[in-house]
Amino acid sequence: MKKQKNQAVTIIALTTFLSALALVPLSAAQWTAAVGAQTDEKGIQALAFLPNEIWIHAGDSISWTFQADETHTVTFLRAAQVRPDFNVGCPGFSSDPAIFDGSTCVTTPAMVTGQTFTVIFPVAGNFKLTCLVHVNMDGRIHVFSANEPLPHTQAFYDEQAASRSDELLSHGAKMKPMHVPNSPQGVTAGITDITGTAGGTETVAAVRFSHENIRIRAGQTVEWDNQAPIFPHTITFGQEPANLQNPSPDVTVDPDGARHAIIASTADSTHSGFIIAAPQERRGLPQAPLGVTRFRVTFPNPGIFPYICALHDEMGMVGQVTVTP
Ligand SMILES: [Cu+2]
Repeated sequence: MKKQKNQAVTIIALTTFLSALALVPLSAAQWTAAVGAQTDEKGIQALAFLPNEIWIHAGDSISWTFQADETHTVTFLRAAQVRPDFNVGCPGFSSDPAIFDGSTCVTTPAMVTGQTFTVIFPVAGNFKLTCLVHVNMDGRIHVFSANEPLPHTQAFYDEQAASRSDELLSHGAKMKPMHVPNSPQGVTAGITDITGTAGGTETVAAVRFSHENIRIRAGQTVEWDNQAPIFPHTITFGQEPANLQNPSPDVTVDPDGARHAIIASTADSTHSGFIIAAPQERRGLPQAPLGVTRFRVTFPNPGIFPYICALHDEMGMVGQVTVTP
């Protein structure tokens, strides 16, 4: 009796397997790649597709695994499509697995460590892969017709992804602030290097405050700067506001454009808003404004004042100002 039941299960399983096989061309391969990389303590983030250039056959699919706490998207826009906001999608978000043939955009929402997303490429062509969260993070997928030989195997891509991930993260660990401090009480909130391969652009970001525990005298001013051209940070004391982009109402603007707040008590809340340079210039587009890259806080009274980057505190981007009399 038990044996018969087992045979029936085997036949059903085999039939299901064979009918699933009939839906895909026999040659269709399933490739894998990664999105993002980070150090164990999450302080260095590689904003990159790993690898960022893959050659496949029409009908093949690629499954991307997200491996960073910094959010990313896997996105294929139509040729010349205006780049949308990652919260909006392209517009909307694709179901998994998605099919991309160049005629309709495909995008995931912002995804983090452990999530995966698969795209099937039914037609030959060269397609740009991008992350809607990060403007300097892209790659390219070459889809060949069945008779064209492919240059690489999955093992090659695995090895390339691992070695590039190591290169980017170890580069990130060596990055130092390009510091010309306006005062001895300078803290750098974020450094990035934009780099790349023939496949596309990559960014390495240090997600830490340079002097996490700074000591000053009452009456002095701490100045934070963000030296990362594409990676915003905030300096947030006390209550975290709902809208992180804009500064809290107590923040004023100095003559040089830097934002400035005064914190008199450890019970005070203040929020810098996004501290970041404006986007890089592009020929044919209107000139971008400067952006705000500095935030100053004056502390008239002694105390211990902890603060966070409201965007990256969960990755450990936190600090403290100790004010002595
Ligand atoms: Cu941050």
